[in-house]
Amino acid sequence: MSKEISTEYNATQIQILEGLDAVRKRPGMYIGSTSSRGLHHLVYEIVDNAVDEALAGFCDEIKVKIHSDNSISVFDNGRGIPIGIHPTQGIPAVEVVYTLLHAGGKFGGGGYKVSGGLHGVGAAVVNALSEWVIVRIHKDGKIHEQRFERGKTVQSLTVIGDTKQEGTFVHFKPDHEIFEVTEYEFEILKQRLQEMAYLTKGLKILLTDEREGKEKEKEFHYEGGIQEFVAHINKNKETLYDPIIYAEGERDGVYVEVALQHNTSYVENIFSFVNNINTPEGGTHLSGFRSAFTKTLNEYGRANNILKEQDKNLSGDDVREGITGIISIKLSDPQFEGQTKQKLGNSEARGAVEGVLSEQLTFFLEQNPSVARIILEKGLLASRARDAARKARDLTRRKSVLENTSLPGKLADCSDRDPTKCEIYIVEGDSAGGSAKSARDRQTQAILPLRGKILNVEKARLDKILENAEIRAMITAFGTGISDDFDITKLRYGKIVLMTDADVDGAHIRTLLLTFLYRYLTPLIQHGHVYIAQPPLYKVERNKKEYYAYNDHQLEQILDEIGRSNRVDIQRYKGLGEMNAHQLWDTTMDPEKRTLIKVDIEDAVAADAIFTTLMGDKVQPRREFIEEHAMLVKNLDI
Ligand code: 1YM
Repeated sequence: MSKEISTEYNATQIQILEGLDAVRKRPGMYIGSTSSRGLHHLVYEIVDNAVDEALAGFCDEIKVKIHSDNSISVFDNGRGIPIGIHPTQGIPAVEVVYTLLHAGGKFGGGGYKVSGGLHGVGAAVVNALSEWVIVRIHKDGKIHEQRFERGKTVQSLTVIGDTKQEGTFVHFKPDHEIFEVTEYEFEILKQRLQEMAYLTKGLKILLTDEREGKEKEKEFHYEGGIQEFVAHINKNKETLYDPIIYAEGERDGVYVEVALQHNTSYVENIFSFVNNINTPEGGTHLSGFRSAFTKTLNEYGRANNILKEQDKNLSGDDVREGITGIISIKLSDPQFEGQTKQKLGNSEARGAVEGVLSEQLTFFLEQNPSVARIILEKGLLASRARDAARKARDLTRRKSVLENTSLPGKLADCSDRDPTKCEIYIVEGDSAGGSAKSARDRQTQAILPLRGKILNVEKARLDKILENAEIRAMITAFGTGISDDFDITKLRYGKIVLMTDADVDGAHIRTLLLTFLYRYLTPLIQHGHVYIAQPPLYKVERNKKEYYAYNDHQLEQILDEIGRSNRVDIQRYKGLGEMNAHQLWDTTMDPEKRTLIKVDIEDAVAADAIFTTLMGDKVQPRREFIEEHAMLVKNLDI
């Protein structure tokens, strides 16, 4: 704890200003970034406080509104933030919450106090980064209002009227001096609020857009909670059985919920959450789930003679083939570890999930023997396919020994051996590959040309996938291996750059590549190694001078600058192959000039939905998706 803070009002005020100034100086430290992502993050911080109130059992409705000036209001029907004078700060508790960093920590008090990265300082951070904030608390028959501007109190807590309601209303406008983008996107808020509603069964969340021409309203309310979440994720997949398997319980102060259902695909799709926050890198809760699930199924299979004496035990990968699952736990003191602080470390979480799931899954399997049989039979098929895959992999290894090099023949490797300096361009087609090879910086840039379309991994099992030459070439070039063998420390390039044509085929190939990377080499994306190159769409030539435009807007700008005379020649590039080596280097590959888009999958549930829809079996949802998201399919920057 820092030094004693004086209870004298002015002194407290000074302390407060110092605190929030730090947030304004380095907003990125508190909300990650000042881009669109940071802007949306502000909403989640306020909503988190309302969801905490719901988890504590005092609130069942949250209303979020995007106002016409892109300000946001959040209302909940909970107890209202406390308004009494804080014993050591000498100001109302609500003012402490909104103006002091680490206010959250001082308000201990039971339950599963949820806090993401910010440990309860969310409201103060939102205040610091907003032009203005208005807080209205409905409590004890009165409406109490307080106002702030850029983190500073401009109106102390005042009673402004009577009310019969209870709850908290917070209205804020993000500061345009801080944020690069100040326009909210309904879809982004919708995604996260829907997720929160799934994770908090019974809670009703209403999202309203009041902006002119964009008026919309969505309500999320799931009595079934994460069971409905699993049904939602599996909506466009063919499921293997009903009902969805569900376990719920509490152990050692950890509240555990698990829901799962298998589908006909071959991928494992498990999303884990701690206090409603996604943990893409898993941790103890996920490992508890895995060990309980594998062990319980093997035990049931043996006891009921579905696994015969000659069968070996099914592996975790076998029983999880085609699974869609949600693990959601709540505990009061989550410890996050690992490089990105996204991996749960609490050891009690492992035991809690293991205990709750094994007990309830055993019971479920006994009550639903036909479902048990379906899961075990799918596991047996997976196990046989895995053996075949292992043989295929061994074959690759042996072949590479014979050729005396493990690298694919088409790879033009770079000479530097320091992975942090090296990058590999995955290029569509041999002709573009040729240009890229002459264009590149040989020391740090490797080129791997792919011929035509790669396999759609959404429709194949690992053994088939490993038979595909293009995929094998990528895996060997990357150096990481795949599946059980995957090891990120062996990655040979810091950047993997996908360079495809700026047309429909190029977009399709890029989607296939991203699907493969997302499904099978996920950590490469999680650790920020995957990029998309941005080749120009147009070349404009005038008086032997060349200009490049990467979109239609830039083309207009260039034409405005150089004049639109008939001596201007505009060429629309259809493929990378139309550029010579010099042009390709200049526009797309030169690290000094190029723009790369980092593939960064923030929302794994949304990414799964997109890949399933774009690559899966069902045609109708794909058509609807493409009609609805024409832009996204073009760019696919998830
Ligand atoms: C629209 C945002 O902030 N609701 C909200 C916040 C709090 C409470 C109720 C609350 C919590 C507690 C007791 C408690 C907060 N209180 C605090 C603190 N909605 C929104 N609703 N009574 C009311 O945790 O014990 C921080 S948030 F610290 F002041 F208690």
